[in-house]
Amino acid sequence: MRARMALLTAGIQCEVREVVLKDKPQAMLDISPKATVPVLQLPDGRIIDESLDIMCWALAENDPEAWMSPANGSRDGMFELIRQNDTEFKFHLDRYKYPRRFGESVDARYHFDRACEFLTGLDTGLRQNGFLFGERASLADVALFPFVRQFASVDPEKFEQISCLHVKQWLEYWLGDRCFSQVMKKLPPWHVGDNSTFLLS
Ligand SMILES: N[C@@H](CCC(=O)N[C@@H](CS)C(=O)NCC(=O)O)C(=O)O
Repeated sequence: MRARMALLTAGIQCEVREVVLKDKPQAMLDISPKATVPVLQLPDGRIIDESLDIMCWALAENDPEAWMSPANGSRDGMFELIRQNDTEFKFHLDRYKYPRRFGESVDARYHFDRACEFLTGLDTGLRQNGFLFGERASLADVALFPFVRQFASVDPEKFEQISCLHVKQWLEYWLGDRCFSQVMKKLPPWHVGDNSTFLLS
């Protein structure tokens, strides 16, 4: 979703092929054997198969909302926060969401608490300005909120009870974002020979 949001905001037209993870198309595996989504294939054949790299590529092409230039803090600061999200927060999110997948001894409660510590850190920053790096959205906001959304939706009542008011307001803002609503529109899975579906309609 974060890759699609960056492409959409940058105004980059591309064909979108929805993938069912349990039934990955051969065409995807041929260009990206690591077999994770998203995968972006450029017209010159280059492949970008990390969501953050797709965001950075798209915003280097066109960045109308200045997501790469945070109002406060630095670009390095954004990348460091994204790194923490993609490693630490994601680690605890996965174990909170799917404890059985990670073995008998995984304690979902423990991972919920560790994830909440990360959110408490975000809450402190959000209290000042409303967004993670100032009073307007940046790459960091768009890169992080889909993970916080996932965390909230594991158990919405439990999420409601945590004390991170500013994180909740920030998440509400993003859930109501026009660009997010557009990329969330459900698409049928892609099969060879299907008519093309485009990101910008
Ligand atoms: N760091 C990668 C993570 C990609 C990733 O793990 N994507 C998941 C879906 S959100 C996936 O494709 N998993 C492969 C699978 O479940 O088979 C990125 O952000 O692009």
